[in-house]
Amino acid sequence: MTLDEITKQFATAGSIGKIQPHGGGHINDSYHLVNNQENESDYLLQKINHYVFKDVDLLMNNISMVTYHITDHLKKDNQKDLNRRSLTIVPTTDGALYFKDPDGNYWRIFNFIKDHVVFEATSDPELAYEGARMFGSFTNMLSGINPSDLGDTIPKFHSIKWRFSNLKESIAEDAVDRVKLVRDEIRYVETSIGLMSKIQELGEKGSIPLRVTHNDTKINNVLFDRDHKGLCVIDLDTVMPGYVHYDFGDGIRTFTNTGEEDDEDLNNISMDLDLYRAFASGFLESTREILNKTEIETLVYAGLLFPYIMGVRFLTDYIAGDVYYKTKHKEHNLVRAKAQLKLAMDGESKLEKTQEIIKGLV
Ligand code: GN1
Ligand code: MG
Repeated sequence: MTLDEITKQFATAGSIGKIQPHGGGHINDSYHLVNNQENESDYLLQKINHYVFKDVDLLMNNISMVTYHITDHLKKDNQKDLNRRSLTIVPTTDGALYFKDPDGNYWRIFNFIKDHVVFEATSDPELAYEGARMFGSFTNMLSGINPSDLGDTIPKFHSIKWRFSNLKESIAEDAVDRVKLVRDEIRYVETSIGLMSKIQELGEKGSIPLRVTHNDTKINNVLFDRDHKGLCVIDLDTVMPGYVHYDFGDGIRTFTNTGEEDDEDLNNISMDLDLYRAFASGFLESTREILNKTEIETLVYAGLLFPYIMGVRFLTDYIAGDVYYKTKHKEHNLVRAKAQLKLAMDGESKLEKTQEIIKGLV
């Protein structure tokens, strides 16, 4: 089916004209549907990556519950401009949350958030504060949902023990003969696994509660308006039960990195402490009231865990022959892995300083 035919399966208003590829996610394919009718809004069409998200029905039910809850919350809060402040699923003409085409591909449509800006990185503490405040407020708004009402869209997604055992398996298999190229990276991962398992162990002991978390709080998953005020948190595929550390951690990973996620020059990579303070301050601003003492005291470990877990995942995919992430070139996963592990190491060396920053904020 053509994109045009797929679009026609949905209950969009107005008349759809141009269909343009949109955004740079590593997982789904997205298209901007431009509305020819001026008073009607544009849309976002997405092909859901079914290799990554095995249970699309569960996934879309999660998103439906979450977007409904957020819109409701914003309405009660008398917020204006709701169509730019939350995602809304556009159902199919049959009223379903998604469409499965004859080739077995899954599609969905959301409202398009107009006049937004998005950042891949920032050196501006105010922007980091604002983005963090948005992610924190996302989790805060969802604290009214019982986490067990949501399913796991990717089981064990942020289980570092599981990710570590996947890495071990890929090493044992060495499918494309790359293990010999990554001995140093493997050594670092093995040395730090104890420290990095801390949060999972707190969860297993019941010292930190499950919440509804976003689980992909990268800087480019928050949309800003032209004045750089937060508009909307996007990419809800991994919204599921998790620990608050997951959202704090992935934010620290992407907002405070002075380099790129896939920076080839490791000298560019470090955890910037001013950005750290700004991010932590925005995040705590909107979550302080819901977090318990243990959560706050152990947040700092999340800033290490996330560069580390992403390093482990990119490394695993490199060793396995690039089967999970979209890559731009042959060594892309290796470059990403090195960059993320460098950031984890830098975070380890700044553990005391970052703990001080968090303490100073509470
Ligand atoms: C993937 O598709 P995207 O870019 O939003 C990944 C995240 C990683 C991220 C690394 C479902 O997210 O977990 O943090 O790449 N999503 C999934 O940039 O694996
Ligand atoms: Mg994502």
